[in-house]
Amino acid sequence: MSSNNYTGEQIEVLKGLEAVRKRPGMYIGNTAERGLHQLVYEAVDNAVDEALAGYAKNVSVILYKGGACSVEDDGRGIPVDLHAEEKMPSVEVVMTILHAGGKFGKGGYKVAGGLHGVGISVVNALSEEMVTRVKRDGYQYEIRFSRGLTTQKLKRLGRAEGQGTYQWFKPDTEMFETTEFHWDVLAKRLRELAFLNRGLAIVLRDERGDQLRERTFKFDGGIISFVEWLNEKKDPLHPIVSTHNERDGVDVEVAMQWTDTYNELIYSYANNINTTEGGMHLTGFRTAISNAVNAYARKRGMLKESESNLSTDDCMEGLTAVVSVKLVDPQFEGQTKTKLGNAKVRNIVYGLLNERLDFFFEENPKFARAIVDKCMQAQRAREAAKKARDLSRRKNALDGSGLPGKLVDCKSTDPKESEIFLVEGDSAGGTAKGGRDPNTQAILPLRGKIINVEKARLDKVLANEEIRTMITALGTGFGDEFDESKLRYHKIIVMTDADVDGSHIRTLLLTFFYRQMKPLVENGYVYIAQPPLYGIRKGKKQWYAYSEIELKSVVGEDGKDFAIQQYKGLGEMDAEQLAVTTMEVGNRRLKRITVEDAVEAEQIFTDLMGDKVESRKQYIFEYARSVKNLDL
Ligand code: 0RA
Repeated sequence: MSSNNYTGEQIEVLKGLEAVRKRPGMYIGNTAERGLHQLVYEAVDNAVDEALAGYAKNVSVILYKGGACSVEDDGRGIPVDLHAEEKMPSVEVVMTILHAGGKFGKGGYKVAGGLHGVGISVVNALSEEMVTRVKRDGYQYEIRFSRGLTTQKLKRLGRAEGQGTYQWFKPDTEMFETTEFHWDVLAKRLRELAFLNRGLAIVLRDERGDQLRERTFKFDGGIISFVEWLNEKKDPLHPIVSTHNERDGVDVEVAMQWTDTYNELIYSYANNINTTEGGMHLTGFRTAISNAVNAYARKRGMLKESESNLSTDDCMEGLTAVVSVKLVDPQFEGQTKTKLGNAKVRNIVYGLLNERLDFFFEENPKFARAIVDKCMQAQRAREAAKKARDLSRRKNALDGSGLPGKLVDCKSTDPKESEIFLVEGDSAGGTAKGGRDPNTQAILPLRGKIINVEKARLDKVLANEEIRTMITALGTGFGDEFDESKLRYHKIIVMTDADVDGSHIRTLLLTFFYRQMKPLVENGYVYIAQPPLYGIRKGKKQWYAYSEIELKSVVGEDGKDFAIQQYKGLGEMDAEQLAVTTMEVGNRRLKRITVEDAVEAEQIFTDLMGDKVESRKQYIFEYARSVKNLDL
């Protein structure tokens, strides 16, 4: 197309796509790693929609050398007929006009929430190059684009069997901070989608390295397989309970299983979107469980008339569950648009699950009794924890300031400008003390391994001195009584060595924060310090490298004349080095912890500390391997 004869439609296209390129964050969240992966999810969501509509059975995602990605499905293929209104092929409309996807009214459950469902044209606008191939009616068609503009009109390539859509795109390096896709990130989401869409086969293939990597995710058990997988390393109290039903246009699937652990692990979804902020489906789910458990406990006399009901939290202890609803007009609310707002969904989930649980308890008295026992133990532990907390509070009130002796506090009393470094070991604590800015930076050295939070109940966790010290220093309290307004430092910075012990302590701390002081994680107060991996010297010049890539960029491939020191622990730096590289505002790098990071830490934590020795071995084996890779 030459630039001096735009038609009216083309100007519209330009306006729409310009908006996307001007403010990409509005469409895909950000232009960092998260936004980059969002492009793949967008294309995959389209393919999964085609599967939900009952046409596609296979989806394949391929990562190519050079930064491109393709998503292919075996659905009906995007229509190639002339679009009457826009006067171009329908496929070109879908690819170039913002929000065009919905115009076709494919029927079924359209995924359209949060950052998803913005339309494949957004992917096109943010790609240097994009190629769309469609197989339909015995032919293959192709159309090409660059940065959202058509560079090759739709053409028929020749006869072809079968049907489907192939989307190849190369994210625009001008738009993204990074254009490197991560296997683990994609694998996690594709696995999740395969769990949520029973029977759908999703292949992930990585052709970038010397060795081909490929995995197929396909689960004939759907979310039942999901719960099985989540509980793989735990000891369940009963076989998985599940239900799948439709009522009033809402499709509801639940799979659940109590284990002998002490934490709830509940994933909820609406139209395949992980509703991390919960919503009506989760409320209905929780009420159904609480009511069914209490009703059974009363009926069988396990709860006496004089005793109070089990709280919903008591009933959730050790429960792993997946709640997935699909509906035509989901309303997504909340800060991150991941809270389901449709009120009718609450009663629908409540009704279906309550019925199912009543039936399960009646049919399986042995399992029902084990579950109620478990919930009653949780209730007793909660009461014991409350007593312990009251005791410890009284004790603190007696010893003056109440601040722990090991804390090297900062001068400022303004939490907004105050930071606390949680430092592994007394000796690194000393170095950090020497390198800090005493006005705004406090140091708390943590000794030894923190208590095993997975196995211990709240009352025992409190008995651990390291945990108590930290809680007192932070000022917020914990659990039900957590009070964010009392937080004494708005940056909590975990500073540990780059070795296995350091990684354990970091995992423990993140897991503790996530479980007992969740708003700290949710509201972004928790950070990980990033000490350098290498110190490099040449003559009088000194550099620091925080990754292998940075090291190479300083010393080149051979690295003659450079003296390279690999830091294995914080202790290998003196106070000034630690300050300059890791602590000083302006020079340092901090990684802010997200809820996703914390959830991952929790999973690793369960692997590490759970009862199953096998998974601990597996973790250490994998960790050792990744450390070895670092050394290469
Ligand atoms: C609109 C209508 C029809 C299919 C699709 C869109 C469709 C879109 C995508 C995006 C990725 N894969 C897709 N597969 C199908 C159906 C038209 C008909 O009746 O054949």
